Amino acid sequence: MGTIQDISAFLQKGRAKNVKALVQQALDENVDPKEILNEGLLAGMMIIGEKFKNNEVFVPEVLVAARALNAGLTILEPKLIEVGNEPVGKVVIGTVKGDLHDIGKNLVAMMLKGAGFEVKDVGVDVAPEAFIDAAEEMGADVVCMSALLTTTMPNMEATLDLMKEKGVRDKYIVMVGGAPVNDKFAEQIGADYYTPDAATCAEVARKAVLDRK
Ligand code: B1M
Repeated sequence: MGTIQDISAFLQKGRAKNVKALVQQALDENVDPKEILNEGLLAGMMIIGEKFKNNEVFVPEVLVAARALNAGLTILEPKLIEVGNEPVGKVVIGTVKGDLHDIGKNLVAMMLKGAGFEVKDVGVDVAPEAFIDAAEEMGADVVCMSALLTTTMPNMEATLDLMKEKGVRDKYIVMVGGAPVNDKFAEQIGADYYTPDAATCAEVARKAVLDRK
């Protein structure tokens, strides 16, 4: 098997140490970091996601696979982000209240850093007040919310509602994303942008902030 396929296979078994070592090996072999991410780490997680849906694996297996993915990402991060010299702006990012999924959010944070943003990651299970407090404290230009569960998507709207209530909505560019989120939902709740993946989120955030200045 090739290194990339091995990364996917070890990730599915939750073998974080092997994944880390293989990601390093692939980098040493000059494999494109985006290929390692997409064909190795994310491809492995997709397979786990499919098995999870079909009840072939359960939460503990998904958790160890997620840990292995995050371990691989720590090695890959410096290669994926080539930070520009000029700081573009400030971003607060988190996963909404009730939602513990953080892999996609971490990727988005990484790409935003790569696009030249100062990023404050407020973590997972983030209440509307906590998003706003962090944004106010930091003087953020952008607030990014991620949700992976249909049941937690409404907390994006709750955050926007609280922003309106506090009279701070127009201070921020609000961006939403995550597997169950789409353009229509973003429009319905009054977010400024929906983007489908981490790279697009960073690209759109950069353009939106530069256009505003
Ligand atoms: Co969860 N889980 N999970 N899970 N889990 C899903 C999301 C699910 C689709 C699985 C399934 O049934 N097929 C399903 C949701 C169903 C639904 O709501 N419709 C589900 C469920 C049901 C659950 C639990 C309820 C299971 C249970 O306990 N019975 C539970 C909920 C816990 C909670 O949050 N309260 C749960 C728990 C877990 C684990 C803890 C075991 C683990 C999370 C570990 C972690 O994140 N540290 C986990 C995982 C790993 C998954 C799957 C398998 C993989 C998610 C992932 O990391 N994908 C997932 C199935 C799947 O998605 N196929 C599933 C890789 C990641 C890179 O993609 O996060 O989509 P993603 O991010 C993408 C884009 O969406 C986008 O960029 C990234 C790519 O570049 N993006 C943004 C993300 N955020 C963005 C923000 C932006 C822009 C783009 O702008 C701001």
